[in-house]
Amino acid sequence: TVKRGVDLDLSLYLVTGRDLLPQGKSYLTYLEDALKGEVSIVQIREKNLGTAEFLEIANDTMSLCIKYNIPVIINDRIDIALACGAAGVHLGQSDMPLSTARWLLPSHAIIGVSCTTPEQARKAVEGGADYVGLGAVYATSTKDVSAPGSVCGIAGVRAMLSVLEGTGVKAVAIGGINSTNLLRTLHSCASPTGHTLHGVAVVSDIVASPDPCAAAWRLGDTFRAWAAAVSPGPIGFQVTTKEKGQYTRDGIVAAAAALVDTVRHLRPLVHQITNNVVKTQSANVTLALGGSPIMAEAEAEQADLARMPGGLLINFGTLDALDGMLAAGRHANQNGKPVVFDPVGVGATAFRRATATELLDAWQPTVIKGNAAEIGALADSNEVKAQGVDSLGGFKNAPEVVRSLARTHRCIVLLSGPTDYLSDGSTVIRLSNGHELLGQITGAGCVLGTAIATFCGAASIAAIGSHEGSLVNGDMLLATVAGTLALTIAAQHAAAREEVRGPGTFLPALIDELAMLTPEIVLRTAKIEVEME
Ligand code: 3NM
Ligand code: MG
Repeated sequence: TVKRGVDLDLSLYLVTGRDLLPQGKSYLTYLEDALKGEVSIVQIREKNLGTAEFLEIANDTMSLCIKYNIPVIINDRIDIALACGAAGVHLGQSDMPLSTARWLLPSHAIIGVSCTTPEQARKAVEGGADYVGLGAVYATSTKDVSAPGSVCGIAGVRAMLSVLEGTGVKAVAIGGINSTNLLRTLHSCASPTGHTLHGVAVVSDIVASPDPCAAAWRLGDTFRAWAAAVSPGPIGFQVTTKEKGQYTRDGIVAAAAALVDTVRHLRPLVHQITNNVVKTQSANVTLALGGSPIMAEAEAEQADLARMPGGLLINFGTLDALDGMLAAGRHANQNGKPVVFDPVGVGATAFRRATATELLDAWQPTVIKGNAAEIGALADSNEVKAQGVDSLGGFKNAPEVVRSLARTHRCIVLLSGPTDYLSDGSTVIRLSNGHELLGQITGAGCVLGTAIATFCGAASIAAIGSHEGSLVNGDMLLATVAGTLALTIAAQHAAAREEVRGPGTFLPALIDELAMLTPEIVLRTAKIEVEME
């Protein structure tokens, strides 16, 4: 008897808020425009109205929504829902208890509950809610979310989706969702096994828009494109190589090697916001690989830069461009550009951990790379100790750590070390190229991030058969492999050079070897093992 709500289309859930209407605009005109823009369900949310006036608005809303065959939900007020014959009610945590509402309402009534924590989601499931509103996912000015814990962020939505998985209770995210962050929100909000949102709830992006019909269309279009493009893999990226069944050891090496030439042909712009210690060396590595570096950090230039195709690296080793980092990743997500995140020393201080969370709430990375201490900190593991920004020792089960972190963060994860492990959440690839001299120069890990951003940039430009609803196009797993191979293989060849006597002579030799790298060298030298799930 969980039939109720099965056909409920929550994909574009409009919450009305008359306070937000542009000056002098009529509520019903606006509502009808939004209905023409094909919102799929409407909630009437009025916080400051007397009962009579609320009922009048509810009746008017019902008449209009019946015309468009769209269900109406009443926020909080069970009496109003009963009086106007609405499809159901939406309950906040301090509203009528779910069980009481269920008892008061007819059996077919839809009941939704606002949740901010996994515990609240669990209770809503147990109480028989039909759907839940998860949020606030982002800060918003539409509702007071200033109390600590009111904004659950991406991680909070993920945790609640894990609770909901398999229960049949549907979920929408709410809070600060708009046409610029919708695709990223849909991609990012999923449980580790890929349980995703059924829709998004929006107030201001529609209601405060000069053209609510167009605003709703924009959101609906993005939702439909995303729903059509979601890949079957656990992290939801389009993975072309895998679709062609090429994830064999030889297939990967051949395709990765070919990308060395792709980079040189396409000269991708590689935009880097990186730390003060490694800027020059990162720009030189980009040039040597055939990319075009730009080290631009100011917040005001990020929108312009993101319109140029290529790759983005965000490395927070020295944290003085936070606003630039926040904006750069957001704009990259909006423009389908791959984002490589290098959370240098993330386990070292509480400030870095908080900053990583803030950045990952603001944008979706394509690749997260880190050493054992950094990956351990992101995975909440105590197995690996950090010393400054370097890590000591490794994991007992590195393949499982990267696979699981990839699933949690919905991106490719690379764990660098003597052996590098990377995963898209299902396949794990083990790379054993490199040289110990890499551990004796500063920023070896940082320039690995640069190399990956360079290859991801080229692969995304080269992507054919692109999906509109994909956050990034192109095979990013392959690009990550290629970037890692390029740097570690060049390091091996540099270390073998006669003139290299130690770290001082190694660095320029490494740049030379990167500049001389060819697909043939990669084919000949690559040490790869592929482990399919
Ligand atoms: N509920 P906008 S956030 C009504 O967190 C509401 O439960 C929230 O408005 C929650 O789309 C919110 O303009 C306001 O940000 C959403
Ligand atoms: Mg309420």
